[in-house]
Amino acid sequence: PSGRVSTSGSVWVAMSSMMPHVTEHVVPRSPLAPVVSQEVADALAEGRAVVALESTLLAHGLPAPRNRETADVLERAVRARGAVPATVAVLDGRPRVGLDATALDRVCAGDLVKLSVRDLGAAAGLGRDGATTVAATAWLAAAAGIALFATGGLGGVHRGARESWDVSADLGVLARTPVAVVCSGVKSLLDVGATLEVLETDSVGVLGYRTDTFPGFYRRDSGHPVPWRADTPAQVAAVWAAHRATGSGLVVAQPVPVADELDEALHDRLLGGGLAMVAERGIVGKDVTPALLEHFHTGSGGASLATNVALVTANAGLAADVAVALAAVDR
Ligand code: PSU
Ligand code: MN
Repeated sequence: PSGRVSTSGSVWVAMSSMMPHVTEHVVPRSPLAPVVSQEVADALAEGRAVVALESTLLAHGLPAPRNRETADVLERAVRARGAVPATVAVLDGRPRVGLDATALDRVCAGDLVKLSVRDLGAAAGLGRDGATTVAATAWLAAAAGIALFATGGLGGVHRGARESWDVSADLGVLARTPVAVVCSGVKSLLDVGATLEVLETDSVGVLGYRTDTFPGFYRRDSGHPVPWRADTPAQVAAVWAAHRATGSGLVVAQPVPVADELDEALHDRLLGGGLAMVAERGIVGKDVTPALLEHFHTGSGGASLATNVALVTANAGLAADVAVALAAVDR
């Protein structure tokens, strides 16, 4: 085995255990090769359904203690539908896929750095802890051989990107990483139309789940159409089983459940206030998304928090259903 990060971590585990004495002429294993938990490694080796889960939404998207509860809710949602959850983070400089309760405590404790793919090398080299964004989670999941992952919202093109150049690395990473991401679209705080244009340019597939319009995170409909629609987990699995050969990712966009959608007037008020706040305080770079989420959570008296938890839980469940269907396809 070479030191390259393989796209099938399960194979790596098997090979390294067969050849424990091979050292001399082998390139050292990459510090970014993820440490896969035993439960997840076993499931991958046996071809069972696995769903990766993101940690930035826990560390920077939800306040404590709600984030720690949500971590458990998400893992339970995946297990209840017959798949194995694999939450992704970096601890002590080692990328980890599949976290135990103690590791989840650390992720939710409040002082973790937000890591996109460009930060992984620094976190590994400097031995730091960090929560992974959609971009970093997708990259590490692919390195571990996991093809499906669930989150709340995808990062995208920020409003005013023409001046700020603020386009989430989530988009570029999905362009070159074969992972399907189940999410509720992108926040309406972003430039949704521009985000969809970039996804199209980058050959990232976009599939509405039981919807003809791209969801806007807190709201079910961003007003932009999706190019394709699927209505069952088996259809999503079939689309992904075909699309993955292109080498790019797939966005599976599921709207928040009707009962949990944020009230439209409240949403529009928070949206205006959040954008003004970010501009006024000169917040830029990776602090923008967490600041906007925080603004929504405090400004809505917790209503947006309930919406956020509901949609990410629904996405974890759908991702598990698709993973189970995919495992049947691949068997
Ligand atoms: N969108 C949300 N909630 C989130 C995020 C995005 O509605 O928590 C997080 C995800 O981890 C995503 C990241 O990958 O923010 C994007 O950050 P940026 O815009 O800095 O790329
Ligand atoms: Mn950004």
